[in-house]
Amino acid sequence: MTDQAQVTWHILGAGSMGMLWATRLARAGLPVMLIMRNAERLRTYKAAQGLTLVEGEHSQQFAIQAQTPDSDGPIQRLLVTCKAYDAEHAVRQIAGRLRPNAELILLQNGLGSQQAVANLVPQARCIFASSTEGAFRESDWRVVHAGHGHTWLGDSDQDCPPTWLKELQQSGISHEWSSNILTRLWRKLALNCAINPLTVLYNCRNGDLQRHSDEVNVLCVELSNLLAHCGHAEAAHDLIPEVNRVIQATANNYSSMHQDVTQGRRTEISYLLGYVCAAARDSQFTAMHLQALHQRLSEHLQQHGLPCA
Ligand code: NAD
Ligand code: KPL
Repeated sequence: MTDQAQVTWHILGAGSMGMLWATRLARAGLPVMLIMRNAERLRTYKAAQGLTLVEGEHSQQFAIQAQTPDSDGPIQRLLVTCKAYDAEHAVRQIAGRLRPNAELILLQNGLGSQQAVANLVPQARCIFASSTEGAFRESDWRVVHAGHGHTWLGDSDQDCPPTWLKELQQSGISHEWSSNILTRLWRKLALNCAINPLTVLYNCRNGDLQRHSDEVNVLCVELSNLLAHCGHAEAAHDLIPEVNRVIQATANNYSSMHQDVTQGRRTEISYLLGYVCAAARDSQFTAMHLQALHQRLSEHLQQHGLPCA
């Protein structure tokens, strides 16, 4: 591995985001290797002969190489695109293959999973990402790029941007290096906590929360106070107007948590509201409304046969 440009993008988690990144990197001619969950997934992938990216009317298939976690070969660069609750276990499976100076890019929503992965691989550089891209799986091995967004990447330990950012540029992946990625992640976390659980409990689109603005605003005030208490005041700046702006801007959409629940999928609650409530408990901050919301959401998920963690 002498030429930086030839480093393979190993992608762990061939779901919506993994496929979205893999296909765009491959389209730019960059080496990509998908890491499938197990031999059965690898077999069905090989039968499909590649990943298909759908953008508007246009679709294109890419015959990207794939393997399983127990395959041979060192990993220098790893994009982790599992759900937050799977990330630590998935990285543990390939940890022995990471080169000593490997770089991991963690694309999980919420907070908590990134720290768990970083603790697992202290020899590697962990870059955290926060993305507003929208993608969903139309079927196995076929991803729809539904919303063109932006991805912020950053490293809370070293502020030096990696040289491979130019490969994202080359691949048309809209991005920027952020010197305050934790602030970004906390702010996104606060937005998601103020919006997503209520859309599940009221079974409504984001815009319908305008009818529950008192409840939204009370949560925003408590979130702002908690973030300030935890040393993240900047992430809470003008949270009420920002949350209301997002509710209006995405009025017609169902939140990602609402989509998970209606499709019977496990949510990332532990890395969103669960993380915020744990942060409050750990810092002896009374977060009455957030705790009550967490309780209501957990009960709701249980009633729908979904895990509440
Ligand atoms: P997804 O469920 O579509 O994909 C996750 C993939 O990881 C699945 O294919 C699963 O089989 C795979 N996986 C799980 N454990 C594995 C293991 N041990 N080894 C290999 N593969 C494994 O999820 P997604 O929608 O792509 O979301 C990934 C993350 O990105 C989430 O944290 C989500 O909140 C965040 N995100 C998603 C979007 C979006 O539009 N989809 C947008 C922004 C952020
Ligand atoms: O990020 C979101 C989500 O649905 O997860 C928005 C639309 C901002 C709502 O919190």
